[in-house]
Order: sequence, then C-alpha cells, then structure tokens
Amino acid sequence: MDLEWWHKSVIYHLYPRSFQDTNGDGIGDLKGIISRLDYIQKLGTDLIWLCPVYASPNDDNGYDISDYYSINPEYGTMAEMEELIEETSRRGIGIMMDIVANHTSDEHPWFMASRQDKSNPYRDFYVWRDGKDGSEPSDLSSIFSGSAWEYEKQTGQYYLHLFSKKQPDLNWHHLPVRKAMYDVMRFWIKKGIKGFRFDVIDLIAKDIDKDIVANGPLLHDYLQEMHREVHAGTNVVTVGETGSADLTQAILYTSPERKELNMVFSFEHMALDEVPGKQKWDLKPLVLNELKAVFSTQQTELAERGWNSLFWSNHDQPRIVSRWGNDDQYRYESATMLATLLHMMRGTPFIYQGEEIGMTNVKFPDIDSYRDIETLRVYEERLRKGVPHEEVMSSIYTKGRDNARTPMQWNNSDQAGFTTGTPWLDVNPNYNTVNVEDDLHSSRSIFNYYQRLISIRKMNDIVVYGKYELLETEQEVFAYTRKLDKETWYVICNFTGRTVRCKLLEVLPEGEVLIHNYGFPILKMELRPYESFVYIER
Ligand code: TEU
Ligand code: CA
Repeated sequence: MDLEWWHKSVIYHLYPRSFQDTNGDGIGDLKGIISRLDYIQKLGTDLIWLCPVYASPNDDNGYDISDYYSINPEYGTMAEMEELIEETSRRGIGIMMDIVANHTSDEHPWFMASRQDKSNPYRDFYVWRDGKDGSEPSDLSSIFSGSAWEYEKQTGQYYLHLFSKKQPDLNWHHLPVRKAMYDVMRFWIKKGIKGFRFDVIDLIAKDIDKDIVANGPLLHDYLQEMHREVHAGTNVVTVGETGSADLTQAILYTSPERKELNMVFSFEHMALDEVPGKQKWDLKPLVLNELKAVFSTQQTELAERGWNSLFWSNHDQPRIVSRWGNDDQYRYESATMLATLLHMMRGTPFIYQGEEIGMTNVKFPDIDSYRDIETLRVYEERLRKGVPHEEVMSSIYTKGRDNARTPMQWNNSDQAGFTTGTPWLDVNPNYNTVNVEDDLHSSRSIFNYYQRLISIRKMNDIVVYGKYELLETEQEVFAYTRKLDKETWYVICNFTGRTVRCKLLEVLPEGEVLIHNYGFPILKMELRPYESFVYIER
C-alpha cells in the first residue's frame, strides 16, 4: 500500500456556528476560530473539517447553500476565510471544506432560474417530475419527514428534496451540474484548502424513477470522473459521508486503484442502538458484541484494500459520552475509555468539537429551546401521530442533533465564554463543571488524554499501520492487539460502569503500560469501571 500523508492525520471536526463568537451576536464566527487556533494546535490535530460556512439562508444550518463562492456574513468575510487558511497553514494545519453537492438551497440562483419555466436552461439542474393522479410522483419521504416532493404551481410539476423543501436535489445526471460542482472544488483548492468532506455523497446518483436513492448505478462513475477532473495530481484528502455504505461499498469507494475517495464515513456502528429498518428515533440498547463485530470487520477487511475513518460523534449525532459512556459519575473514565478504543485503531480519527473535554447531551425542558430542523419536524410529526409529548422529548434527549450543537464550553463565565450576547442555541447548563479551562487544569483532564493518544499515533507506526486482531474476552470487555514487525500492543477496555473480571489480565506477557485512564497499576484479574489502557509487550 502506498503511504499517504493523511494516513497519519487526526482531524478536528468544527461546527463554526457553535465554536466561538467574537462580536456578541450569539453566532460563532471565523474570527472566533482564528482566536482559538492555539487550542486546536495544542491538541495536535492536523486538519480542521469546517462544517459549511458558505452563504446560506440557514434552513439546515448551512447545509442549504445559496452561493458556494461566498462566506455567510454571519461568519465573516472571504478575507477572513483567507486569513483562517493562512493562519492554520502557518501552524501546519490544513482546512477541510464541507462540500454539499447533493442539493443546494432553494435560494441558490440555479434553483431560482430552474423553477421559472420548463424551458429554462437551468430546469435540468434539479429533479422535476409530473404528479401521478393528482398527487406526488411517488411516496418517497424526506429524511427530515414528510414527502420528498414539493409541488410548484408556476410550472405544474414537483421537485425532489430528500431533505427539507428548502434543499432541492441537484440532478447529477446532467453534465453541467457536475461541471459546476467541480468548478466549486477547484476554486477552494486554489484558495489553499487541504481536503474535502462530501455531504451525503452516496445519494448524488439517485435514479428516482426506479426508486433508487442511495448507490445509484452511476455513482462510482461520477466519483471517478470527479477524481480525474478535480483531485488527480493534487494533495487534497477526500472523505465521503456515506450513510448507506457497508463494507463492500466502503471498499469500492476507497480502494486506491479505483481513484474515487480516500475514505468514507460508514455509519454501521452508529446504527447499533437503533431498531433496524426503523427511524433513528426508535431505540434499542447497544450490544457490545455487535460493536466488536462491526469494528473488527472494518479493521481487518478495509485495512489493506481501502482506508478507515474513525469517529464516535459528529454534528448530527448525540454526544458519545452520554450515548455509550456515562456522563455523570464516570464521565472522565468513560470518555477516555471510548477515546482509547477508537484512537488505537487503524484509520484516520475524527474528533468532534467538545468531545475532547467530554461534553454531554443536553435536556432542554421546552421544545422552543430547540433549533434543529430535523428535531422540530419530528416533534410535530410524532405529536400528530399521537405519540405522547414525554416520549417524543425523551427520544430528542437521546438522539436529537442539537445535543452536539450546543455552544462550545470554554470556561465557567456567563454563556461558557462562547458569546457575550445571547447564543443562537442555549449553552448546556453543565458548563460550570464541564469546560475547557477546568478540564485543562484538572489532574483528570480528558483533553490531555486525547492529546497523548494523538501524540502516540504520531510517534508510532504500529498505530497507523499495525495489524489489528480482536481478542476473545468476557463480553463486557473490548480488547484487541496491534502488531507491526516484532512489536505487539494490547488495547484493553472495560465498556461498562461495573468492575468486571478479565482473564486476559492473568496471561498478559511481560511488558509495560503506555497509557492508562486509572494510572498505575493494572489489577491482576479485574477491570474497574470503564478502565482502559494500552500495554506494550517487551
Ligand atoms: O447528513 C446526512 C444525513 O443523512 C443526516 O440527515 C443524518 O441521517 C441525520 O442527521 C441523522 O439524524 C448530512 C449533514 O451531516 C447534515 O447535517 C445535513 O442536515 C444533511 O446531510 C443534509 O445536507
Ligand atoms: Ca458572531
């Protein structure tokens, strides 16, 4: 396998709206990011994935773009964006831009032209269909609930929107659309960015008349075309968000010889606490053996043939410490256990802002405090169907996207140091105890632990390239080895809040502990709640 610079990278995923406000309007901005670069540099990540900062009416917080060539004035100016690129690159950090190529905003000039009349040159930029027997062309639903079709009186047709009706889907089968998107990417490469994250890239080649939404037949052709047209000969790293990808798909996307993408986000692990075939709001408990199986298959099968991305959280997912850890009594132990488990695996890790200090889910008592379009839609829809208020709120507390979007907690001053004004989304009331300043000064600092995991990766090829093997253990324990040349590392994690027996400890070979969330020593037969460590055979 060819060695690539991004094999060793760790990526910080930043949600600009909630990171740092500098002008008191309650909205994070580019200046705010620039003011916090020392913090990110200190953590040791080498790329920053920025959620969309382009011009947008913000129906879906920037995932509805009205101009790919300009910056949303709420965030700043193009000059400030250039400054951010320069300031990061001075620190050896690259910017990864989020490209939303599946849809635009309905306020994008392409759509405004497209909806004018059927013969408009932009008509085919989007997906327009006649109704069937006086109603929608099909019963496809939007991912945000309701129909995926919206009727337009002016031309008597429906347009497709897999997300909100303010996010009409582009028609990738129309060559000018693809060319226009490639132009966008080239523009940003010229500005000096170092990577792209492609939003819902598995949906672009939909074949709607055959009811195919994800993985359309021409998907991989388009990705290869995009690679030839845009990425070939550049040093830019690409990651695709592919909600539908299983292992077979992930290999197709990321095998180097296919020249498509460098890595993808697969969501198989994120679906393990959802009832299969149902919506994400229908929950079931995580079975650790299933998590072991999903990760282990990716680790062994994708390793030589493609490349893994590693993530526990993002701006659409609940906070991992609340989800699969314990955000109360064992917040430090479980946050560091989860970090150890993921960061010692093969692949490129992503850290979602706040994860590095163990930020948690939030429970706002009132639906009016929520801002996310998906959450608000589901609330209405489920109430309409007769689901009791408490039940809907409880699934929002568990799965709602605003859990990840509350402002970054910098310190214990008003509004957690995020803004001097009123934040666009309320700060999580636990900022008094969970915040950067306190964490950095704590002897049990989650940030410091992440920082050490990152530097271990940077200094040891075994973490980047070593062979992975799952170890047979008690089911509460997730343990694996990494091997490279003559070296063997053991990664041992108690995934529960209980003290558990672990026979493996009795047979560990001579060696030493490299990093441990309980400090020395390891016990002879037991793992304490969420205890985890990395152990090197000598
Ligand atoms: O998310 C893709 C996606 O399918 C999400 O809707 C995901 O399934 C959902 O959030 C789970 O609740 C991407 C972006 O990450 C998301 O923020 C956007 O809303 C969406 O695309 C549309 O652009
Ligand atoms: Ca601001």
